[in-house]
Amino acid sequence: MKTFYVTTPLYYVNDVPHIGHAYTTVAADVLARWKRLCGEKVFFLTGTDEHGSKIAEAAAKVQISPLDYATKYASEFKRLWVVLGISNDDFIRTTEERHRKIVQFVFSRLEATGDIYPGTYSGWYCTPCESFYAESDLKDGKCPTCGRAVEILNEDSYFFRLSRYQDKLLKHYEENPDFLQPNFRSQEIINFVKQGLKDLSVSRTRVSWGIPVPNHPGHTVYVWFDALINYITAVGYPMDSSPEAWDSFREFWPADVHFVGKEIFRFHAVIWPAMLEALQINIPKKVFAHGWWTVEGQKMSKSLGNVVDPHKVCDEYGVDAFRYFLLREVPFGGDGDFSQGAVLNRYNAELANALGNLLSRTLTLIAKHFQGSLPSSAYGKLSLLSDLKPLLSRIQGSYDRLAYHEALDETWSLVFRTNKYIDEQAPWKLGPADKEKLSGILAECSNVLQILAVLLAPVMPEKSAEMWKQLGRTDSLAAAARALLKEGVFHPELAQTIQKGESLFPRKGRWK
Ligand code: ME8
Repeated sequence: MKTFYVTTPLYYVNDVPHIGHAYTTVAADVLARWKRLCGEKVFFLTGTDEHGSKIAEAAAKVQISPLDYATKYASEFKRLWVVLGISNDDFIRTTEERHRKIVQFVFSRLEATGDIYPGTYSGWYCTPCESFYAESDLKDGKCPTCGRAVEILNEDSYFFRLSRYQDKLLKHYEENPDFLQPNFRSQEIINFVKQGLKDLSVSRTRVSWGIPVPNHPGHTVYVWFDALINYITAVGYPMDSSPEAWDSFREFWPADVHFVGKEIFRFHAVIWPAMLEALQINIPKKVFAHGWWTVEGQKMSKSLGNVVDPHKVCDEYGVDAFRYFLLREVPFGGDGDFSQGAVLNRYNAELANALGNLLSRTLTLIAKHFQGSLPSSAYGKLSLLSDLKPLLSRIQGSYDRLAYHEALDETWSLVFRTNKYIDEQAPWKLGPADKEKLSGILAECSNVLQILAVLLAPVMPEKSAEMWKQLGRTDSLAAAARALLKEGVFHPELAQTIQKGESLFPRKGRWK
């Protein structure tokens, strides 16, 4: 069975999650669900990044231990993922013992191979980004990534020999043009590496909240070096040479895709593959850096008080509408703006008026004229979807390129086309003498709606299950999806009795 390993970043636990965190996790979830529907064995990992000065400082402010603080916020992430229907197979916390062991093992191993060596660090550090900068990197004396104040650090440190991997990385980028995506972001990484890589400080003496460096008391592991390793911890990176352990690790490693935001692309595109080269294990197949959301045109920030709470959006519009909006609004990879107007417009135009209305018109007519059950002969000569195979292959291609908005565009072209078909056929004008024609029209619509339920399952799992049920299907959607996506065939269940229920997307007014 083909396997597929997808990850999100491990989020910092200094605060509650917001729509930016929800975005990456929903994108990964949709891909995981799509791959499962295609019959692949998926491992979907998310989790929390809990060490370092950022968390230690946040915990100190409220006078609780960093671990208690981390536990509290990790549970906020877990709670949100349940609400958002996230189907992760694992949730890793960097404070777990399974992770500590691997980080210490990796550190010692790289020290033994000479890839980690002792020295003295002198330079600038940004705590919110947990990042080191040379004087020349700073912008107006501030952090080049977040614009906040940086502090000077002079301390004994262990260094990872990143410079040793410069040529290997450049060769890897060249030979694997799909490794760094989207393409318009990869050139920046290549230029950065071409300018020359400096060795990276990977231990801290002034931060006690971290994984202790083995055999060097007083040093803790740099939080990024620690956190990146999670991706191999979770799939059982072996600490011995047993062939069974390596087989089991290799079932999912190398990862198929790491999803990250654009601000942490470099860590995943440069440092992480260099660490893996040093460990002599394969580099992930793809790192995809998506863009950033602003809110009503402004950068989202606590000080501006405009941080959007995903729970609130879900309360207002429902979980699936939120998931849909995130992936439909912005071409994946680019930046986007989250505004109440944009959510409301898409909700009413695409969900309530287009999809919801198509379902409700179809079910109403089936109930009214056929007591809820179309004769199976009605499905005999379906013609509306003569181009089903090319449509499916375009959707498949969109998912392969992680172009979610295109997959949804294709899907909605079917919704719009079917609504137009009903308008043109005007089944409400047909009388009792036209029952055969009427049943044929409704069978076309019911067939399309069943296919739509399958195609929408990754993005809108709850609504798709609801559609499936209302259309009268009692069998497994997953099984029908496999037949559809693998073989391109779809069998409408014949003579099923519909279960018309609540409106799928009741129209909304402006939210308060
Ligand atoms: O960087 N728009 O964690 P983090 C879109 N712990 N996505 C956003 C966003 C926005 N406005 N804000 C945040 C870290 N994100 C490290 C990662 S990985 C080994 C360690 C998303 O809590 C986006 O995915 O700051 C971004 O990369 C991530 O949250 C940063 O989360």
